[in-house]
Amino acid sequence: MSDLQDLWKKISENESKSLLKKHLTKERYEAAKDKKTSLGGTLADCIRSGCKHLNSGVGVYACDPEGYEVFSDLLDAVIKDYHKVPEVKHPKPSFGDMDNLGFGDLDPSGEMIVSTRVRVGRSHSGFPFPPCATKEQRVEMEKITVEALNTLEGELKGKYTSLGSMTKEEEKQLVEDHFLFKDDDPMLRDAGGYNDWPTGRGIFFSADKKFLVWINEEDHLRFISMQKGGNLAEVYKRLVKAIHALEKKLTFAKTDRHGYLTFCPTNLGTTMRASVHIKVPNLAKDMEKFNGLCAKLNLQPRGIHGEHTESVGGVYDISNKRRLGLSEFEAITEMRKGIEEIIKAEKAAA
Ligand code: ADP
Ligand code: CIR
Repeated sequence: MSDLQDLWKKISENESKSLLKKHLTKERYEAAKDKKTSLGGTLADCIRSGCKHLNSGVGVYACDPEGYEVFSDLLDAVIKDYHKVPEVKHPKPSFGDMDNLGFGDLDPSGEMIVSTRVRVGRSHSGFPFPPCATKEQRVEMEKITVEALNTLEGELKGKYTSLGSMTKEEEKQLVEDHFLFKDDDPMLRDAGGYNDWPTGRGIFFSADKKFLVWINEEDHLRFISMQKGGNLAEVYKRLVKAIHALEKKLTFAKTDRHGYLTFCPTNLGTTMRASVHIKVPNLAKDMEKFNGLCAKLNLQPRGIHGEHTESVGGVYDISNKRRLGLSEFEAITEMRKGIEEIIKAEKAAA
């Protein structure tokens, strides 16, 4: 039996709450099973993680940028469901008026928000995603990215360190401090995310460590702006400045339908995840209610060390859930309004 047949057997014969299980019907499977992208990407590459991990929430990744079209029957259904949009369509980038954003610090008292982080993902045009990328392509992507990063100026100016050149202690400390990624997500591993690890991977830091770039983690590129406290405006403005500077130097994969392309369909469009680490011990006493409130506000709660991790001491990572079908300014506004509601609800529950 082929790899794909085994995967199909597993997902079709077992229970799973994933979007993959929900949307990979027999008809869709039959129609897609023999298709291939020009870079060699297959249906197996898109569904391997979700079939092996029946506890996935989504379970689908795109093999390469073209996979979004070749396997659009399945991927469009997943995208519409996750981002809550009637069709796969994305507006042009729009970041808002930087001198008049209409928000600043979400927690001036400093009592609830520990830190704020906004990130976007970007993919190099013409390169495959992790399951189809070769070692040489990872090295090439690292090289062109570092050349572009070395042109940054002012508060964005910084230094690149490859993962392979770090000591284990340095790496561990950076992970603990929420700066660096690691290779311990079994879902991402089975999607091919850690192939050739640590080749081509690394992190770029500005001098004050408030602007960072991850190279070849889940996405080819992640631009991250973060700082202590709740000043969302400062964090957002810094990130927008970096996006504008880097898009002058690099060409990113995008389509009119999907916006910017990312490995995971949950990240498409704006690719933006704006989060706070926030203390909500009272809301956390009733997790069903807390999860319900987050869902109503289109927010996603995560644990303190990222997706698929636990909270520590009532501190949660809360971020916008939707990224496609709305502008960057709309996504950050949805997050900002949601966090304001969470703060009110936490105070009311005290
Ligand atoms: P992403 O998909 O945005 O990269 P992850 O859930 O994998 O997110 O988290 C990546 C890292 O970023 C983790 O170490 C996580 O703790 C950290 N992180 C996320 N949001 C914040 C925040 N608001 N403040 C500090 N660290 C954060
Ligand atoms: C899942 O389905 O739960 C995982 N594959 C993660 C989905 C979204 N997260 C991500 O891309 N990091």
